[in-house]
Amino acid sequence: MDLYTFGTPNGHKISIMLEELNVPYNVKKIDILKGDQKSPDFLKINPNGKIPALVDGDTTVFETIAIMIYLADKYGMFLPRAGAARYEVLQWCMFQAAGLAPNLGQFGHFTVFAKEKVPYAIERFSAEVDRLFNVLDQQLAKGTFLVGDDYTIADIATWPWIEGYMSHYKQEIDVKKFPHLKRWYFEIAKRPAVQRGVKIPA
Ligand SMILES: N[C@@H](CCC(=O)N[C@@H](CS)C(=O)NCC(=O)O)C(=O)O
Repeated sequence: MDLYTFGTPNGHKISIMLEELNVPYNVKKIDILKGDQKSPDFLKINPNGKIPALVDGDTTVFETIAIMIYLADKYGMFLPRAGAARYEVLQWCMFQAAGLAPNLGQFGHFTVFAKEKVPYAIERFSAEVDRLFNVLDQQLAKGTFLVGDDYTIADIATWPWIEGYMSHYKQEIDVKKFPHLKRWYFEIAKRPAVQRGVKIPA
């Protein structure tokens, strides 16, 4: 398998998953700071021009959640094959990709990276991130992981974004407001595969 990636939360979702699966793969670095993701060769792999993407023989998959479902189904790990728990895991994956990631991305852009500080945008995305963290915290109060006591692709998808919030945006998770989120974050940070996955690409 070839993983086209860069050192961002979306890239780390897949490198962590592959490290957890402990299967061989080649890393193809796509430097998004240099614009490699918009090169004609890469656009043939992902017409949306974003990392990550996975090529496995004649199967090419882009969009992180689709890649994670592909890998989970291929290796029979981190996602139940059927039943209510499968859809519970998938619902938290969709929450991550459609809610958490876009809003954290906008939060980071307006609070950390934007040259012009726009108070309305900072307040809007800070409030939404706070609300989403509260949803996660309440869910994590119910069990060890996002869906009960099993570590699944919902956790693997969400963790790198919380890591990015702290490392790229230099923000703290307020332990008084989000004790369960913080406990979950440090629990997963201890996993050797996670520690390897966040270093990819070197
Ligand atoms: N929804 C996509 C998001 C992918 C994404 O936003 N990738 C970012 C890096 S974290 C990227 O490639 N940005 C470069 C660009 O937009 O040109 C997924 O889950 O795969």
